[in-house]
Amino acid sequence: MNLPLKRPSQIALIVSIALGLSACNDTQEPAPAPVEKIDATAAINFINQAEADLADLSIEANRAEWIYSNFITDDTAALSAAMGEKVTSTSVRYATEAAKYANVELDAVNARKLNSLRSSLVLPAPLDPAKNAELASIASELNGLYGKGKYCFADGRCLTQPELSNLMAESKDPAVLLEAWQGWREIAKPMRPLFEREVELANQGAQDLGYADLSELWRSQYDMEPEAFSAELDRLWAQIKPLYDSLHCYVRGELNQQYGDDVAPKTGPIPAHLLGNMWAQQWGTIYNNVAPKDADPGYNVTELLAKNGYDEIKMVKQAEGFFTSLGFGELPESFWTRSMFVQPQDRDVVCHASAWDLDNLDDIRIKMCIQKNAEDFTVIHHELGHNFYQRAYKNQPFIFKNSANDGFHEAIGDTIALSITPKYLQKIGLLETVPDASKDIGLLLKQALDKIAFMPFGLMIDQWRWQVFNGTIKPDQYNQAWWDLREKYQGVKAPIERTEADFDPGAKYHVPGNVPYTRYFLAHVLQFQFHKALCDIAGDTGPVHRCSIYGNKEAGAKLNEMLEMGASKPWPEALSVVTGSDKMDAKAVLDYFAPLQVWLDEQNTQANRQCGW
Ligand code: X8Z
Ligand code: ZN
Repeated sequence: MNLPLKRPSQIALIVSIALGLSACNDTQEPAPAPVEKIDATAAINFINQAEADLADLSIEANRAEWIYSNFITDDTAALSAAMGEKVTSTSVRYATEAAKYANVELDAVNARKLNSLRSSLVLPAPLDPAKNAELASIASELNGLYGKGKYCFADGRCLTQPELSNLMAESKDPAVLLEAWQGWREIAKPMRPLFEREVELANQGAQDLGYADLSELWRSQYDMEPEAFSAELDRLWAQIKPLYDSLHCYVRGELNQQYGDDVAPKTGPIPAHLLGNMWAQQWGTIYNNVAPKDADPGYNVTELLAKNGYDEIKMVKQAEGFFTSLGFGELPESFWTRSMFVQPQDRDVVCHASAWDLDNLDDIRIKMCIQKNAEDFTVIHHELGHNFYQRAYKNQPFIFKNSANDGFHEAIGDTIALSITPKYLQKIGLLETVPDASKDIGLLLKQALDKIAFMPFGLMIDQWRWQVFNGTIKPDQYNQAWWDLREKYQGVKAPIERTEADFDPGAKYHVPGNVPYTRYFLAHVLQFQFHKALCDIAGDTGPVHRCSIYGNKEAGAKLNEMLEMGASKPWPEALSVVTGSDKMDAKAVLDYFAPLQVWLDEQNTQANRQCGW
């Protein structure tokens, strides 16, 4: 229930299959079959039963969840909570039973399925039915609080999340930015006690399943030991940090020039309301404020979309066209009739973009409050990446209807969006002339403001959550610890004083939505590895930031080969299919941005900037 993909394949389950065979302990003739064999049969029966049961349940759950987030009322919240209760209790029962077969020798496929049944829960409840019901109701309420959130200005205008985000992207007035920033965070205050209780209950659930806490369970979903996974993240971040530091230094210097010392100081962390995004997570919208005058790429996708009469549907059609150009089949008719593309005016909905697979086969949809701008054009590609992945693995058994790891799911649409280059925009008739190489720095800077700026944010959210889950961060330190990590990783700070009466993590969708976030950090590394490998397959020999795989069927076929595998193999094997390597590696990121790194360092040196915070 907690995937942004909203397909509860992570619902582990169980049927109480009696372990009757283990009662055969008589020493009389005939000799009993080897114990492993008997256990293996029981285990496989159990797995098959669980898989069938979960598959059925997932469809019912998807429908309830779809309706709730398309029409937030007390009634749909109650139905969603009731469904959540059923799904969780079933999943927890299956996960518990799966643990009993942990030492049975199984073939690779069944061993993988069994492990998935054990470790795929995102919000496990304690076995006690009352606690399970309480957890389901809290989860549902938190989602609703976020979805219904609005901030009303003194003049009576009440803005929803996407509207406030637009304002953060467009306004250059620090007072307006500050009010929107602060206003949106009011919606999160009532979430704090609910979140605290949610953590308590889910930790108990994780412990009942044999994990130390929920942090260990979340980090157990990557085909390696949890500690090894944490170390992988540190390794990847260490690769990227020097580039991030250069970007941070450059942007802080430019903002200082624009806003002056009082609003945007030359040193220390950057105030979080000035970066063009509600959470300071992607900074591409302030490109115009910080771009070098002599390397302006000379076009702006938001303007091109407007000039060419793109409405929400046409934006989605165009994105679909990229995938079909690679050889993927068109989206089904039901996608167009059942998706939500535009924010309805008559009811509360969850606007945060998501992609759905309602029937685990063909009923794929997106749900978005599309804004007609460059940012959402990219998000549409992101969402369709989920849908095309879902369709590619639809012939896998239910437990493997998922990505190789969750970072893969988040990376596919972004990989395609890296191919939205000037050459591509010209091909589809949006841009008249492709700017020459002298404009590359501008293009790379725009891309870095989104992608490199995102990396520490993508990392810090779960660094915070994992410490909350394992008790290092106590409830009375939630907000302070949040801002400590924001500063440590991102070098940003709250623009006004915050206290423990605030609950700023709750103002970010994935916290009340209980969606793990490390997946986006991984995706930001993986997408550059995929892009480079697919460009090689497409035979593009130019700079990788100018490469577009649009129309290349060979690259499409290779991508599809990986997508079709779903979660059937450990992720390093899936990674090898496209990239030839079984390691995540941020070198592809650094290679892509290499010219920008040189340029940023020159700029920072010339302006005599003191980098770091
Ligand atoms: O949540 C999303 C997608 C849905 S899976 C729109 N993203 C993260 C975010 O918005 O915070 C994509 C990038 C990071
Ligand atoms: Zn996504």
